[in-house]
Amino acid sequence: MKMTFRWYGESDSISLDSIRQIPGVRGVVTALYDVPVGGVWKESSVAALARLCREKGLEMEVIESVPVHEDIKMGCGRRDEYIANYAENIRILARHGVRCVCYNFMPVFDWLRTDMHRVNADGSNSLAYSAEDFARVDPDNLHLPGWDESYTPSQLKGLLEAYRGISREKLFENLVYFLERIIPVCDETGVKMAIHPDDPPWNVFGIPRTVSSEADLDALFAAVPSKNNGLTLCTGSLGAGRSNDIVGMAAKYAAQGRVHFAHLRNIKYTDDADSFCETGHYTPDGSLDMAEIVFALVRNGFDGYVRPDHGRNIWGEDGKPGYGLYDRALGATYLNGLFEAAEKLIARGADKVGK
Ligand code: DNO
Repeated sequence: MKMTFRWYGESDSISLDSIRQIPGVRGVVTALYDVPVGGVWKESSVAALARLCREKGLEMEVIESVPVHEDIKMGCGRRDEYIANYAENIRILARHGVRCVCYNFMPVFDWLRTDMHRVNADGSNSLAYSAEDFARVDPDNLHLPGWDESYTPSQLKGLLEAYRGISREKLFENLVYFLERIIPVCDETGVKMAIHPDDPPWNVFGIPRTVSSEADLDALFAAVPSKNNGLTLCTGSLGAGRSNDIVGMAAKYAAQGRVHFAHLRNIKYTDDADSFCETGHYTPDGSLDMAEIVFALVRNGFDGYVRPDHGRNIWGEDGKPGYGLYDRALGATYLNGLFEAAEKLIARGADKVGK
């Protein structure tokens, strides 16, 4: 596995100098943030970004994300033009050492939380989702933490209305249509597509979602069989769905060679409904068994990229929600320990380690 760290480019308050000092981190996961969704990335900017990382001894092999235009998800408008641009981006990125692209196919909202700064018992704060608070959100006058700057309420209303006419099956069909045109370019260039699961993994505001469960992923891989059609195993996203068996999914999809990227983080279920809060990575702090997840990956030959996912704000840091330095660095160190132990034990033939 290769440990990486998400970096939001030169405007990130966390520097590459800080990232390179985290033990075991070999590369950054980044993107160009000033290209309108659907556009072609400027090759000289990609080259400059890769150079910047390399100068600090860090690889830039993973891009998160090349965003998918809503026309592609809805299967309307200028989708073929946007798909052609997407394919061009894959070619450009491949020329600059990128090996894996993380993307999602969630309509409108990439992720949803009801609280960006939930104060925890230890004084840290983290992202959280309360089913009760969410039920009170008025879809016709949406104000959602983290999203108010991206859309005006009337833009959101229009998008939601457009999606209400699209079934889950149609959304899936549109995803397959997209991949059938992009994966051949990946096969040609050696880039792996790693879809990010729905976060949270259920339908919101009556709009469809299509990557929420094992059955969804099985259908996706059956529809587009190339191994370059793979997954970002985001444990916190899939894990919010309590019927998802994350350890089983880690084992199964790693064995299939479909896990190209893993976002490893823990969450804690906070009620009997769907509520959860994000915790530190350590297994006893949350509801997911991080050690079993790592053991399952290693036992099944996982050799993709890993990054610690959302951290809390700790030690007085006021970082971008989920993306401060300290707790993610602790997460990377903890995960490195789990991987090192799992790899050594399994290499010695410890047959009880990993599913
Ligand atoms: C949230 C992230 C997601 C992810 C996208 C990938 O913190 O995991 O925003 O980057 O879903 O397209």
